[in-house]
Amino acid sequence: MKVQATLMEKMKKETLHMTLLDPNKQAPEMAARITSEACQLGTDAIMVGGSTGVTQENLDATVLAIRKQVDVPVIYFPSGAHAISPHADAIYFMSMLNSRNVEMVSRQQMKGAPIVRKLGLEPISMGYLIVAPGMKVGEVGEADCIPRDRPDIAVAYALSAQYLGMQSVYLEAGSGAPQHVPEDMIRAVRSAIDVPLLVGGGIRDAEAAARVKKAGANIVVTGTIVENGNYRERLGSIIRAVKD
Ligand code: 1GP
Repeated sequence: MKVQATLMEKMKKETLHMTLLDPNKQAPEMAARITSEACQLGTDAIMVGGSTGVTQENLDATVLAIRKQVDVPVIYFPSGAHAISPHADAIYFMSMLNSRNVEMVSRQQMKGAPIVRKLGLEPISMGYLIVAPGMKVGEVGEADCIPRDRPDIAVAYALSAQYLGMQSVYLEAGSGAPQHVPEDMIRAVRSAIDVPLLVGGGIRDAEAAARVKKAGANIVVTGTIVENGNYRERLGSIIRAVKD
């Protein structure tokens, strides 16, 4: 079964957790070690990507090392068309809908699409929405960040993603954000759309993961916490909170 179909089946029964790894932040062997631990703890898929510093070389090496270690889907989470790995199981084919820069909305996608076809990668389309503070990805992506007190704007963007035919919506506060996406915004978006909702950025403990799940996220994404040595217990408690 294809990756999105498999995830959709699983999402009928439970909320999913995905672990995001930036290929620019650790050696491939370390990425493989982290993902194997994350899988033992119950993560459902691995996302690979970062806002800056992703090259074809570090991307391929990281994806290959991870795939040798784990059976869960490895999904590329791209920052542009400059690097696309043939070794991933799928690619989030995303448009940053609230970017001011057409490169992020449709031009990188135009450059990447023929490569995705040639490689035979499964594209999973996604409306990528940056919520304040947006952090590095908001800056690099020149996003008009959705204000935290404007769930109506998030709903309008999310609906537009669905009406454009996208298969998923991602509410992103930015990696390392001091606060995750507000719960009332998650709730409002969840109740407005039918496609899966991913939420990430600033989710650092089990309580935060539980709040995000309860508000309606179908997929809870964490990245930064695995970048610091002693993450096992914390990641375990986050995954348990998502699965509870
Ligand atoms: C980035 O939302 C993810 O796309 C992960 O954020 O690094 O804060 O967990 P964190």
